Amino acid sequence: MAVQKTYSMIKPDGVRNGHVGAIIDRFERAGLKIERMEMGMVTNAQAEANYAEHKGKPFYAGLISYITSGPVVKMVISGEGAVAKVRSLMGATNPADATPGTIRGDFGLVMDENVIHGSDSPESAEREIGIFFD
Ligand SMILES: Nc1nc2c(ncn2[C@@H]2O[C@H](COP(=O)(O)OP(=O)(O)OP(=O)(O)O)[C@@H](O)[C@H]2O)c(=O)[nH]1
Ligand SMILES: [Mg+2]
Repeated sequence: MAVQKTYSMIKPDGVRNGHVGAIIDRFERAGLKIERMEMGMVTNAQAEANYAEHKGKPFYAGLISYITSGPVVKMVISGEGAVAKVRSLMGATNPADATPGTIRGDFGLVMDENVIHGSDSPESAEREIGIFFD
């Protein structure tokens, strides 16, 4: 394993429901480093670029309007095997299936509002960091 960078984003429901501190605490306790962090809105163009793989799917329009609906926390996170580590701390995509102890298992309830995003590969991470940071 090598030191990697990944992109993670606390989604609008995570911010609205007051889970920002708890989520960052979990990343830091796991030994990951927050390299960059910014709170703000996601533009439509950023949302469409980030979720291009889902264009045309029935949930796509809802996904874009949800992710642009309120402030998010955008982060670049680094560490040994950071991509997989963040995904494992996040838990399953559907919070209904996510194990207790994971972020989605503890702070989420439904697929449409699942608290957090994390890149699914080093290649996605590089692409997504480019979308959300200069
Ligand atoms: N309603 C609905 N939403 C879905 C479905 N599949 C994916 N999504 C939403 O689309 C987002 C992106 O899907 P994926 O990239 O496959 O899942 P993921 O990598 O765990 O989630 P992200 O970190 O947000 O990219 C998910 O976080 C869900 O909110 C689905 O079948 N139904
Ligand atoms: Mg994904």
